[in-house]
Amino acid sequence: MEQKIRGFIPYLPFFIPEAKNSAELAGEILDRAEMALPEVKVLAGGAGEGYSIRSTAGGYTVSGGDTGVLYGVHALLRSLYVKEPVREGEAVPYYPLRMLNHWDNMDGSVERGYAGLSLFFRNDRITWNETDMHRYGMMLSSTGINAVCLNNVNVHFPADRLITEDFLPELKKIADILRIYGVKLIISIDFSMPTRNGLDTADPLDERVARWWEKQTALVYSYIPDLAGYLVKADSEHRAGPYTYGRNHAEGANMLAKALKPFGGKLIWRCFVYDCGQDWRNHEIDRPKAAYDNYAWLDGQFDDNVILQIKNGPYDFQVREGVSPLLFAMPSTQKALEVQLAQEYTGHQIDLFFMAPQWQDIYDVMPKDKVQAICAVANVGDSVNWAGHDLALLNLYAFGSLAMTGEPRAEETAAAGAKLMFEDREAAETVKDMLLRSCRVYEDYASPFGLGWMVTPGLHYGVSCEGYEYDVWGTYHRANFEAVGIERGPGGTDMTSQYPEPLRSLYADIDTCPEELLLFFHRVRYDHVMKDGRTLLQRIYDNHFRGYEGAKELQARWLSLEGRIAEDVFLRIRDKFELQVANARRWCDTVNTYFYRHTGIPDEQGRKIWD
Ligand code: GCW
Repeated sequence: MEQKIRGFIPYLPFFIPEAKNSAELAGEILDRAEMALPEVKVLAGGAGEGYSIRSTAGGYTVSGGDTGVLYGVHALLRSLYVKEPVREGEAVPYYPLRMLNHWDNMDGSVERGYAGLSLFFRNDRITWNETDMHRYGMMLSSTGINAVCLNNVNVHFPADRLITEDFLPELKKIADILRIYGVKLIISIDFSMPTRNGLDTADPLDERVARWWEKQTALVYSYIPDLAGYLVKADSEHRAGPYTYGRNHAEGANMLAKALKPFGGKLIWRCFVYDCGQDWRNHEIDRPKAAYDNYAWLDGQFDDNVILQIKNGPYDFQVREGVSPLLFAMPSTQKALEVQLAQEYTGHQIDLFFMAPQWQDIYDVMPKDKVQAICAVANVGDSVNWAGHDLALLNLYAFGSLAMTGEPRAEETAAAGAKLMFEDREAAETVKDMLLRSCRVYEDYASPFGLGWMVTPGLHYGVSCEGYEYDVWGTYHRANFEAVGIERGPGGTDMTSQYPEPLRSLYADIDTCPEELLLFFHRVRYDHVMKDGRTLLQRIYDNHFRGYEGAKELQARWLSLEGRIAEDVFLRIRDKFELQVANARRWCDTVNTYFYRHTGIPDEQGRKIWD
């Protein structure tokens, strides 16, 4: 088997530690680090995740809780490795729960996975490579992630049996490994599970159902006493849930939360609930309103160990959307922000898309204290570079940094990540710039002004202007010869009224709505004059041509690094850019010809479509 890349922990070889807990591991890392080190003392004690780094006469002291010192040692080694001043002082992780959700199926496939097969499952069994599992734990701890769900939220047989004796002994072994790295397991469960285990219902208010979950949960905790909790996708995309039994989501979530409570477990409940079979004739239903409509009124009704997990966008992880209004609501409910590292709508880890600038946009609108936890859909698998694209691994690194600090820090993580991966300073500088530009470039060719959804249905890579207009999973922009988009202001679906002021008024008015979100919130005529005097149509043309040029520039910058970086990495990413540039051209031509043929208005600059 090919040795995987070291990624953002270049200072450590692959190894199976002798350490039995995080504090010991912190010491072992110092022993094994492949770099010259000053004297470093580790003072660990207690369960905390905070740490402090102080310089001493001959070196440094890292002190803190058991997991805290592990984070501290990584932070110290990172600075020393890239030869930058060590940040002294105290650090406490901002979000107590910093989760990754794998969408891995037990047959080994990964839903929306673009990085090979699962690291945990094969042929309906739990199967893993010990060295890789340790390395994965090491990566997670180095970037501060402390909870991982290994199985898909779409729980397919036999993953529904992960909470039974069939799989718990094996799952326990993974939990035992990841615990050393300060990482706890979460399990995705299927709400209807009792109906396949002797009961004729999964109604959350039926006592027998509650007893069944209590018993099963006690069994789970007898194997994994520190399980972080359960993750649930209910009443979503054809999965069963409380609505199946005429109950609301607080009733469903609380029943499970009560089973977890005695063990200190959390019930993480996803709010991705919407009508996935919306009739194209129906203009009343508006998908981005769904999460808020389903949940906001339930504020105050959830038990205190329930966390509602809310996608950053009210649609579904598009390149750009308004921030989910549900994130601003429900002040008496614990909430987790869910972002997606897996590049489902952002280029499948073929096209370069560094996410921290996107998160910056979210956090600029949604202050960090609106949510109490954070989660990302994982982007790794068994590929040689973990993430399918060597640079996509830095999205994992950047997510960890966001979860630890509560701040996206796009520039800082791009710079630090690039330096960790590329020793050559010029190469690192170039990669940093490429990362920071990449998401804007992709947005230019793939998603005009927040419109989204012009992707190939099902696959979600590559352009299809009307794919979702005519699909049974319809998501509509309703473009015609004079206008495009759904009106979400008061004159339309009134989704904007789900936001608090001042956002409500800002978004509701076409004149104050930020332009990058114009087609997310409004139906706009093609001749609408934008702030710079160009028409919407001309801006659509211009952005797409600019996106294509941007992709070519990214490619050229990458090619300029030949000889400066390891050849295998260079070649892998070179191949990706060939695909990306072709993809960008296709997007540019297809979207531009689509709008040209709808309007009959040519590009002012007479550029050629389909060259
Ligand atoms: O975006 C959609 C994806 C599904 C996914 C779902 C979800 C896991 O296309 O593949 O299912 O979101 O988040 O539940």
